[in-house]
Amino acid sequence: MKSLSKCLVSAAAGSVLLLSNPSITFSADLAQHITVYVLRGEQSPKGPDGHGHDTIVPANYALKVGEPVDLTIINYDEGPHTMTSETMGVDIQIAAGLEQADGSVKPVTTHVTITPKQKGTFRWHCLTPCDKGGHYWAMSNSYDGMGKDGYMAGYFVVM
Ligand SMILES: [Cu+2]
Repeated sequence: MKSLSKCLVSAAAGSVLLLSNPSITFSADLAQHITVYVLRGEQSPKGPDGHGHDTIVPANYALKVGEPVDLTIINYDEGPHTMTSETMGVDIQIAAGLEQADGSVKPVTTHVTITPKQKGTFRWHCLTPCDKGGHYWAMSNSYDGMGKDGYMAGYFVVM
């Protein structure tokens, strides 16, 4: 009889769980969950111009074709943003944070689930006129569309 005292369970999502006690149960939830942060200019790394700019962190995402991914997007900025990829068919609307009387912002969370339908590398960018405090630098046109990579643009890499 095969011993169950040590059972190596390899999940399709790439996580590995070592069970030393067969009575331990585990979640078979293979869905990918990613927390995304929208930062105001003064919270963000400085750009080459020496100023902070509105930034969506992370900018790049490794996803699996056909597998849903849950995004929890926490917006610390008082403005709305989008993560829009025309080539991937994604248009995520990010709710604005709530500006307080003292100028601080109460973060607002947006939940969205997307399921990549085809493999490839798809650029996303923000369609909202944002980064006003940074003179819209994070939004300005770059080589293949609106938005600066690493600030208000990035990539979905679907494998
Ligand atoms: Cu934006």
